[in-house]
Amino acid sequence: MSTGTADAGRAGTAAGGPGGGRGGASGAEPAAGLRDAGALRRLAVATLDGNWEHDHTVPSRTLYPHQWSWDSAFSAIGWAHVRPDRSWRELASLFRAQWVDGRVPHIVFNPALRVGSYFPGPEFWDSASADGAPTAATSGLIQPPVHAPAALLAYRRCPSERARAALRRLYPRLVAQQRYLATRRDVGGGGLACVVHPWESGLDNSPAWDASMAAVPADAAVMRAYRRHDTAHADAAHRPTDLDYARYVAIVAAYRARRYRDDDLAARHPFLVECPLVNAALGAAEHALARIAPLVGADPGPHRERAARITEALVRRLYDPATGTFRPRDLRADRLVPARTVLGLAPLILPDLPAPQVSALVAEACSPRFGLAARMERPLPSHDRTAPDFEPLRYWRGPSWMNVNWLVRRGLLTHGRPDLAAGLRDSMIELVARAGCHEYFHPDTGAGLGSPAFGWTAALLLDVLADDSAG
Ligand code: 9WN
Repeated sequence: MSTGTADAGRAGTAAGGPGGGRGGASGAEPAAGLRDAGALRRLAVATLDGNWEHDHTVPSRTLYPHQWSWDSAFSAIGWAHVRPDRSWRELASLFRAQWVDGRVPHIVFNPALRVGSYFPGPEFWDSASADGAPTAATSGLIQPPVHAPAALLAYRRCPSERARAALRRLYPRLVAQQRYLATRRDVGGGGLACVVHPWESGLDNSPAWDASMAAVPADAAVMRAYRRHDTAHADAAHRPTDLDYARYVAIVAAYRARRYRDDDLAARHPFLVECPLVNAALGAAEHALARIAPLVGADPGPHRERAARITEALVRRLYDPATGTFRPRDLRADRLVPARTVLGLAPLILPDLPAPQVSALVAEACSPRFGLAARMERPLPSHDRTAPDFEPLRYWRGPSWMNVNWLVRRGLLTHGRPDLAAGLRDSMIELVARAGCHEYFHPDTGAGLGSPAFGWTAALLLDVLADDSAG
């Protein structure tokens, strides 16, 4: 959880500086004007500013013009470096849309936007029909609960009485979010939360979901009845397929038909999976709440106990000793899914992950599958590079993303690997220096993909530029 201090000079060197500095990773010079950390920082701030919308940051003005849950947490981390007031406004606006049961919706819709500005929009979700939904129109799904660590980082970056008051207001809501996930979503009964839709993992079309998605009955032709918004703004070859979308829609329809109730998920719901990233975030959130509790006059003890239980459950239920990585568990089939994706590395963010699992994950990250090294050309891809279904252009099936790399980097720092964390940091900075604040990146060439002005890329760039604690 170290936040370090800003050191523009060193960040500039890490970014490649004039002349590259990383052995000509792609052979290209950094984009003009982005050769130093100051210029990179200005680009990141301008991107965040351009995406700021009255009380939150939109991930992208074109592709995702509403508020997304884990995007807001990452944005709050970035804002803490330039406009700390916005970190707290961002988190407060998201948690105003929290449901009575404690779930924090993965999308909060901006009512000022025209119908059709995103698919599926508020009319599709129909949150108003559910008990305990907020006044604002939202989705009924969750995303990885990275908000408590984000709030702690924002507070530590800029501690003040106002920040502490904001933290105090947020704390009970963060606790309710945890309670929802740990109770209503523990469908498997083993102490982990399950996701009921691939969107809840944040890695929508990851190969991790292929086996479970194949069991969801759907026909791509269903999508003729809808108008996808994403493919009007991004190359269809870089996005999930129509068949993926048909299944996404079918799973939401099943949940919506039960008014997003969780009481009989095991009996009826078509997609039930325990995700290593969601559960690692759940555990990391308890660790963060244990640090937040004394700041707001609460008892850290229960958070520490819950954190220990989550880590134990994660190792027991999702660690695969045969491959030395974590894998999602499909609850319907009651088995670990075969794909070996970057999701499996997420438990590194848990400070109490046992040493054998830490070593195994570092080995997995350093293998040719992901390519982590103290000097590396590109950040980690989202999927195993050696797998036959690795697709370097298609969204979460290969491309590199700043947020998962940021999480892995924090895990490496937590577990005493500043050498590897530094390699990752350098590669992340260089990626954006060359391509800009894109949504995701080609894992080999570093070319920018998806939205060109993406919120969390800018926010997390600001954070890694400022935090050179890994050297
Ligand atoms: C569906 C906003 C979100 C991210 C997700 C990312 C993508 C949405 C979509 O965009 O998902 O929630 O329309 O593809 O996969 O991680 O939060 O940036």
